[in-house]
Amino acid sequence: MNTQDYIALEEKYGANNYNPLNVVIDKAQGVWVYDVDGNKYMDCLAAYSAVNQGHCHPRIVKALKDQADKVTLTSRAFRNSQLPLFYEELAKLTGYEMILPMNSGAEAVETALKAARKWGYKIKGVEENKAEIIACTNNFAGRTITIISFSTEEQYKDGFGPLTPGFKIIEYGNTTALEEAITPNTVAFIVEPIQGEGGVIVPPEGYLKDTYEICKNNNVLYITDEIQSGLGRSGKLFAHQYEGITPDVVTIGKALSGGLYPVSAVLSNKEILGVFNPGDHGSTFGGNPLGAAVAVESLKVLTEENMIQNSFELGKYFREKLRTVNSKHVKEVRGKGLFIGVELFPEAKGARRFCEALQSKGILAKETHENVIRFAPPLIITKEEIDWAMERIEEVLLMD
Ligand code: IF1
Repeated sequence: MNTQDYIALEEKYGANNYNPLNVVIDKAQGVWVYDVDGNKYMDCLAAYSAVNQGHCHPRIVKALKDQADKVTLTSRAFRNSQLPLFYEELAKLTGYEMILPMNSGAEAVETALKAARKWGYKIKGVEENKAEIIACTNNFAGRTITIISFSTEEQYKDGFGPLTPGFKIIEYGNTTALEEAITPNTVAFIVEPIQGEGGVIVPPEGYLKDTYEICKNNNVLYITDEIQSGLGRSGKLFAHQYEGITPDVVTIGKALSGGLYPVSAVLSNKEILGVFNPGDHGSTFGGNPLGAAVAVESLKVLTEENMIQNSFELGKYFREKLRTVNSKHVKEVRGKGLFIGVELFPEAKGARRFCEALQSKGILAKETHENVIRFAPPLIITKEEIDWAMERIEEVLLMD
């Protein structure tokens, strides 16, 4: 079978909920992926930052295989030998004292929202069913009905009502808007330190610190969604660390497992996650030994192989090189670490055609929000590989 055969078969049975590039990936290693016709591409999306450690990292593959031969799933009705080790590794790395393990990022966000509401009622003393949570324009936190209820992207909500109440939206980056939105019923503010799907939007300097202070002063939980921006993507372990804050709650996922298994988690403290009593919340696979073993190795690899510092240094290098391209299409190059967005002027007629041109030159990147090309390769990328990519990216950005 060739590329067209696979596409035909996928389209014969698959729901039409994506518009992927027509590349059928069959193998992957590090920053490189290979399609069914033997073509090689540099992966500049890294599965939306789920493959920060590089595709099929040998140490993480080995952890998966070794654990798969022992036990993969016990449910939380019983205990298992890997979950406590996962908790310890994550607590030591992040400094958070309590963790709730889930599977997808959306499940971690839902868990954080439930914790915030219950904390509001049980600890803050908000009247039952009156809790308000504040979110930002252009957020992306997942696809469940509650999460899309606070999305500002009409398409993500279209046809999925009735939506979940209890959310307020304020302009991302606008500190005053937060102050004005808080009421005695506000239990939490959820914010991405860098908005991924929003177009790799870095907020104004001081925004995170100022909004954190406002929440502290109003007894409102500060939740950062680091599912995409976290675990080294921004050049630090967490993007919120650029402003020296310690959020009350942090959601993580994606690269937590190096892309080998769905693992997500909520990081917080005993006062907040302590609101959960046995039976309040859970999931069949949450905290399973296979995911836990994979996550432990994924975190070790991230730190032991200096990937976070590499993201910081090579992200700076990559952005500087991108800024040297004198393209009439480029409005702005922005981002932190290897979390990079190249925004095009509307006259460029959308980023998709540039991604298709990049594909023809052996680079896979994804457009976001019409006019932004996102470059987010695995954090193991080398300077030489960036130079290789830049030759091709420059050709594409200089096209008509
Ligand atoms: C899709 C977007 C990115 C996330 C943040 C939570 C989640 C995500 C900051 C939920 C997930 C994924 C979802 C995937 C494509 C991708 C995406 F384009 F949808 F918006 F990365 F920008 N918080 N983002 O980025 O995690 O439940 O997916 O594990 O739905 O198309 P998940």
